[in-house]
Amino acid sequence: MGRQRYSIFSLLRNAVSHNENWQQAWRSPVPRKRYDVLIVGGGGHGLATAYYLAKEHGITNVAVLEKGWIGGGNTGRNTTIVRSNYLWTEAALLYEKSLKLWEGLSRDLNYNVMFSQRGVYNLGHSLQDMRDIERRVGANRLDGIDAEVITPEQIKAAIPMINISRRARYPILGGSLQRRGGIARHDAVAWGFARAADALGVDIIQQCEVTGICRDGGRVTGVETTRGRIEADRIGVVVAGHASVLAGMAGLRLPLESHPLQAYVSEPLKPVLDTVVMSNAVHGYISQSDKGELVVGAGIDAYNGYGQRGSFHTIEHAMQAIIELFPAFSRVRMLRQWGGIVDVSPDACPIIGRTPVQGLYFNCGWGTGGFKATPGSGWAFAHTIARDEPHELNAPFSLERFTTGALIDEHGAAAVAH
Ligand code: FAD
Ligand code: PYC
Repeated sequence: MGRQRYSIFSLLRNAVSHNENWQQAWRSPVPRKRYDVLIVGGGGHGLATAYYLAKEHGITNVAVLEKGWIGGGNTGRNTTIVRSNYLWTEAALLYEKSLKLWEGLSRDLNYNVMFSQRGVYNLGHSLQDMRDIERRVGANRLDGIDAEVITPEQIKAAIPMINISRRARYPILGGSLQRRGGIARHDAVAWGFARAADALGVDIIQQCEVTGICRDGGRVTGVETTRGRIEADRIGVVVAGHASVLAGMAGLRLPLESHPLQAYVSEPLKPVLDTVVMSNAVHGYISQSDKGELVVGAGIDAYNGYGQRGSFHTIEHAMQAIIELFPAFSRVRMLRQWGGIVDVSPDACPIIGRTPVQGLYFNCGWGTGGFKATPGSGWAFAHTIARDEPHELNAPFSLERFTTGALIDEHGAAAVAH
């Protein structure tokens, strides 16, 4: 797309030609019998991993195996909030690496991922919230990450529609602001990484479900799929909410729980909200998409499951919170609701690294917050697979931390309580 020259005439011609002149953004190859590296999962993280394997490490004999269509998992279901304001240095530096990659991503991929740095507000509704916010802002600044503590009046000045009344059920006592945070266009992220990876020689194979992981003793040898057996000595698994299922195929057990997480969008409105507002305490977060829809997210559903839907009371709760923050939105009609399955780890941090099976790597446990990490996660995972050792940015996020006890508790910054 970006490589084609556009004129008003070519736009018109393409508009009336029923796509017949459009170039394919990536190929649909028949899977080969063998690859150097297999990536299981064609979400943003898997596609980014394949892209950085090819771009940064020159490993191009790679296939991404996706059971459905690329970006059809959480990548296409999330509320696209991007920020790096995590509490502990280990996590903050990983998310900050990702944010820096976001800042150059459209240019790097030659594809507009519509990354919009419109700022992210995290609201505080109690004295304890405000103490936590102040602590986290201080920690972020020590790590060189932009963060500010702000007053209710500053919030009101920036977001005139917000309700800062002290008589609200959850009054706004202040908040934090990360100005470099924002949102991006989720499917463009999947498509941009897919197109760029394909251009470097990566095979993207959709409708190809991995049904088994083959081992020869302690090392991995390939996968069984709905399109036959494919061999490889190195396999990276990046399947978000289904990580435990894939781990089970290799005889491993991961410290993860899978939960539904819901979101919904309104009818399109004229521009009314030019930033992102999140409230951890009331379990609601909101932004406005470039199409005009209000994009609203909820807390996780408490039960475990793989059904990509959720329960009504969770939506109702989030809606009450949003309407209290923005009373004018009570008149807006909601259009669609959906759910995705998130993989929650005990310390609300990801697992990125080797497993006890030689050549088998897992990248999972991003829970409710992995979209923002898409480029950084792919970058670090590619390094780990290419070198068979973690980069210093993801070394603290190994599976071993659950036996050594070196946990990194990010429940406070995870934004959605779990
Ligand atoms: P996915 O995009 O889910 O990709 C995994 C892929 O693996 C899927 O396409 C799936 O089909 C495939 N797969 C599964 N099993 C197999 C198999 N056996 N064989 C082959 N393929 C398989 N994060 C943020 O940072 N900000 C947010 O605002 C945010 N909001 C969210 C809101 C909701 C409602 C949800 C559900 C999540 C949200 N998240 C958010 C989290 C974020 O979406 C995820 O952490 C992130 O997108 C995970 O990316 P991924 O590429 O690992 O997973
Ligand atoms: O991690 O910022 C986040 C987030 C917002 C909504 C869901 N996750």
